[in-house]
Amino acid sequence: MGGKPKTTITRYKQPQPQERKAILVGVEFPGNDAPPFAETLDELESLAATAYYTPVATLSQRLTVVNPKTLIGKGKVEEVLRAVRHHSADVVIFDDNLSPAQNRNLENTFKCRVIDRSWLILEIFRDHARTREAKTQVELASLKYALPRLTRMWGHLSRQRGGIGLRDVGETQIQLDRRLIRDQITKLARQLKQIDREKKTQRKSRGGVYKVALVGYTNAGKSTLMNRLTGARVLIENKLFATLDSTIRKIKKNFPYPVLLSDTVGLIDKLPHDLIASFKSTLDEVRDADLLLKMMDISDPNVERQIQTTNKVLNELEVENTDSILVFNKIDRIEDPEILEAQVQRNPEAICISCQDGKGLDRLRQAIVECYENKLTPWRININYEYAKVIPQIRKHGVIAKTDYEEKFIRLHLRLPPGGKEKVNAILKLAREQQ
Ligand SMILES: Nc1nc2c(ncn2[C@@H]2O[C@H](COP(=O)(O)OP(=O)(O)OP(=O)(O)O)[C@@H](O)[C@H]2O)c(=O)[nH]1
Ligand SMILES: [Mg+2]
Repeated sequence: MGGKPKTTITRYKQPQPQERKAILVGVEFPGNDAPPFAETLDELESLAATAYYTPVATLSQRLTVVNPKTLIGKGKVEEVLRAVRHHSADVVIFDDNLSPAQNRNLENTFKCRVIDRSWLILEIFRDHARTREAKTQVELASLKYALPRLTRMWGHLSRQRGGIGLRDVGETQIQLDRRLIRDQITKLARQLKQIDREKKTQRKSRGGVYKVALVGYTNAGKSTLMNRLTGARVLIENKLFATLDSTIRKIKKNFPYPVLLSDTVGLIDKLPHDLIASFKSTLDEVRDADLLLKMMDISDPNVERQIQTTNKVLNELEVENTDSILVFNKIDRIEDPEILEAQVQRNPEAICISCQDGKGLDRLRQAIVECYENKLTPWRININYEYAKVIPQIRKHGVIAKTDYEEKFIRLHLRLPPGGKEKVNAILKLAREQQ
């Protein structure tokens, strides 16, 4: 039969996000300060699932000497390659950071994408970033990470679901050179500085109000507590890094003083350094706080590691000397009272709560109030009776511990936060001028 030859178009089915099969690879290094190996691999699995990968196999190797070309040894590389072929894996995810060269060598061997924990965390952050600030911060960290890995990463970046800003630069991987990325990094850094300035101004306007910040491991229940204490409506989800932006609200219920509470990004082991650096303006809420609520999920068997990681990051932020309260959340999930008791004995200063059923919240509120009151300095003033009407205004700026009604004046025994004295003086001055 004559006529036109029939054209066959083969359509390849693109893997759906949830179908992306991943091989996980962990390396155990000897050393006391390394987090327990099995736990970090469990965590890698949760991270992978959060980023819509399906882990199909996990391989690990104990190493004393690192192979500079591939991180893992030659035999293990072959084992991973066999697993990749067997499962037709889309990606291999390493729990430890890979150098750009190692990354390249492994991709050439496995003939599939190879990423590490840092990149996986960045993918999750990119997916969850909602505000201009979070998007800019994540984009900056991603570009810094991608720059030395340009030939491979750029394609992945521009293909990301909901890729941020990067897509604007185009899918044309080949045309994009390092200079373009450097320019973009400079531009984003400049934008972040501007955001930083705006936030500084906002912080200044909050003046002498007592500031409490929630910090802690991701998924510990920080946003749930925020919503409980302030009536805010921060997104709560049973997944890692649900919150990336900071939210600040007044604590309304059952509080004698104005207190501001801020909720912010959660922490995890081996957070990429560039990410912490990029999240400076979000984490500045933590730097600026008068009190930190260090929140941990007590039902997580790795709670001790959560505490260590949180303290480590707080040290990096140089806020280790800020007042803090250790809060164990999710006590409703612990059925055996002995387990709870053992944890409390190990950390006797901790306050145990359940955001779910409200247990312990009153004690926590009381502890916050006590921390606040410890910071107040006593001051005594005499006010003529004609100015008595300003007393409610004064109460807004501190505690009136005692009131003596003398013959010619009222004596107020005040306890004031930093800056409170100036505020009370300003109120009295205005009252005299209006007289
Ligand atoms: N059983 C129980 N679950 C809780 C409690 N508090 C929070 N959760 C659940 O824990 C999960 C995580 O809560 P979030 O408040 O989003 O945690 P987060 O610390 O803000 O997490 P990130 O923003 O991802 O860092 C959600 O599914 C909550 O419903 C609690 O006291 N008990
Ligand atoms: Mg949250």
